[in-house]
Amino acid sequence: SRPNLALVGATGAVGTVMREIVSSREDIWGEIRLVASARSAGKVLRVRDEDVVVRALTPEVFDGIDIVIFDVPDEVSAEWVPIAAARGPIVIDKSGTFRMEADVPLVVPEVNPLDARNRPRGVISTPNCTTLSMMAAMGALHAEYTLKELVVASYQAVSGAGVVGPARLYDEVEALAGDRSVGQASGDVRKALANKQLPDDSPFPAPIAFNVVPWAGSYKDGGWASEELKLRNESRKILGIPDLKVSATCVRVPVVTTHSLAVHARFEREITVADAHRVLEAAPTVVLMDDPANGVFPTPLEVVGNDPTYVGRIRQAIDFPNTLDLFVCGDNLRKGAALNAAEIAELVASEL
Ligand code: 11C
Repeated sequence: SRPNLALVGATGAVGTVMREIVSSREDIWGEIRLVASARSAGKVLRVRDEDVVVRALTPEVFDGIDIVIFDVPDEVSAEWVPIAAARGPIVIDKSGTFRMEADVPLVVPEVNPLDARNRPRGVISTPNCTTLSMMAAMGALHAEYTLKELVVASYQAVSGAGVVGPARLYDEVEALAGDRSVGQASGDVRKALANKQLPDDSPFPAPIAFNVVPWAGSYKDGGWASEELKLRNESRKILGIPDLKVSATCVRVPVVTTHSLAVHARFEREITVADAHRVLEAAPTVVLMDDPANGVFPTPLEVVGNDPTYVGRIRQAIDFPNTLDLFVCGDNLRKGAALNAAEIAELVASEL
């Protein structure tokens, strides 16, 4: 019989994309149960062209379910993932709570599918959307050329912060629209937003319209942002390179959806642009868009809504041996979140 799937966090930014993804991929599921906080229980949402009533998060809601995907805040996962796993289903968790635990695999199906089989707690984690935006491409290059070092700068879309992110960007853009004087004097955007009575409770620590903000996540020792450390730790675990050298700077930009990364990658062996093209062209979930002489490179506005990882601007670093510089774009709600979780669910379902 077909496995039953539950989606916890069905009403969030990722939950919305998740419903769309499970509705458009090959339908392998029996029941698809939608679960959310008590506040959203009773809502009716569409999945697979059917109306489904959202159920409240309770231990009993997992009865009869084979696989659960959680997309909820870290603290909700910390409490509820063990409860769900104890009732039988395999849990795929999108939060940061379990990713680095030794007995929880962290899986990107095209990079480390076998890791998904070793899940003593019945829990599989799916990575941070920033890490995921480059994993398909870096995994393919690593498989042939052995990655040694990564230096990354991110250009992260506002939807990485949840539905409040795009809401804030649209509100700021609307408040500033038509004012052709803003962005020309220190602090003038902040003042203009205050004059328009825009509430102060932005998910971002500075105006995001007309700006770039060098911060994503929470504060960590040494001045690191949590996103930067996640990129390091998660890349090491997924690629299976415990001593991979990684340094990242994570930056929020006024893009709605699709994270971009500028990646400086050193390999064990010499690698040419042609080598990288050959590897990435053969990678099934990567699209090469690399013809800068003709203006061909990926941008978030083209990539948004698509499943693959897009790669362009591949150059051999002039002053660094065995090193490539490249630019990657990935939809942070699709491959970065819902799609990767759905792919893990399909992988697990294929062994049930
Ligand atoms: C962002 N990548 O763009 C984050 C959101 O660990 O899953 C996801 C945080 C995480 O803000």
